[in-house]
Amino acid sequence: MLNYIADIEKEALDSIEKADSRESLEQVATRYLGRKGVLTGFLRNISSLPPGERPQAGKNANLLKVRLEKEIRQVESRLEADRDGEARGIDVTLPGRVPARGASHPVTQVLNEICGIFSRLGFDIVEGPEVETDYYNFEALNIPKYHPARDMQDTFYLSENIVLRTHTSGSQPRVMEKNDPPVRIISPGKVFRCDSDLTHTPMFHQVEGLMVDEGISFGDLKGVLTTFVHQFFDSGTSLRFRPSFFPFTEPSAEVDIQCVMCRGKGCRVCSKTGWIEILGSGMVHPAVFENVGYDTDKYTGFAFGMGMERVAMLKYGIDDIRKFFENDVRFLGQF
Ligand code: 2NL
Repeated sequence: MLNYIADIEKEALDSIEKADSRESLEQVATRYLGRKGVLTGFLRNISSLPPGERPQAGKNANLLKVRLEKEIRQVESRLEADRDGEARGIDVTLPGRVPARGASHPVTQVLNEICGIFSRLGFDIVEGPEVETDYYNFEALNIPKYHPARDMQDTFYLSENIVLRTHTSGSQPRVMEKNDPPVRIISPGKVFRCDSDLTHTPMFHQVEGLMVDEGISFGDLKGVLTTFVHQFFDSGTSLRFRPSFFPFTEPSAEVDIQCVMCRGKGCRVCSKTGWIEILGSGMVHPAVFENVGYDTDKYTGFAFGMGMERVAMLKYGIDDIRKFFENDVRFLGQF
């Protein structure tokens, strides 16, 4: 007898689920719960069962009745809601709106990648203030008073001795003042210059690196920067170290890589030279070490600086630096 009730339950729930209109739901309700319905009939005739089976059978049939009533009410309100929606012109079968997925800005992605590469080479990441004193931005780095970088045309001055930093170098003398060598750090961040055209924005991002210890040579500089270029671009990329000048390094070198667009054949991007400049570097000038109290007979070091937008443009083939800052999701969504 209990099997019989279980069979009714299965069959009834199945039909309720399949009901796709008020009419078909009504029919199901009548078939099981109506005056002449299956369940109603069973309960009415319970006295024809053997006395021992009656209590359990009665209980199960009543529980089932309550359950079916509840299921029917639920389907009924769902059908109602669907009909309301249709009446208001809502197509309930349409898929939902998928929210737009966010992602890291390409400069952030490049920053994370650069930090990852140098971290694996044993460099610590340090950050410093964007509003910097004249001392840390210029003086500590051996940039003399008459240097063009100090001109109002090139630097945003907040007051006579306070500037928006023009490079992230200032973070590094701070670290050296507090820590003896060995020092291996990179300092990424925003920098500011009074400049705005196709290839310059008044704010851009830079990563600087510094390694100081006993016996650090230009060979270490070449090794570290070659490893970086091979990991960031392609392990087959050639590098070229060109003599240059920075007040804070001596000797200094500009680093070029084989053009990523034409693979060195010569194109518009590399002005037909086959080479592209990606960073500046050199052996730290002894005057910088003296400013932070390092023994210049004992320690040597190398340093470098590169623009993040520039390497991002080369890596992804972007032709205008301003695209990074327009916040157009059609551009940003590609990375
Ligand atoms: C460039 C060139 C450079 C450095 C930055 C540096 C920092 C300290 C001492 C010595 Cl604490 N040098 N930084 C060195 C050479 C080049 O940047 O073209 N940046 C975009």
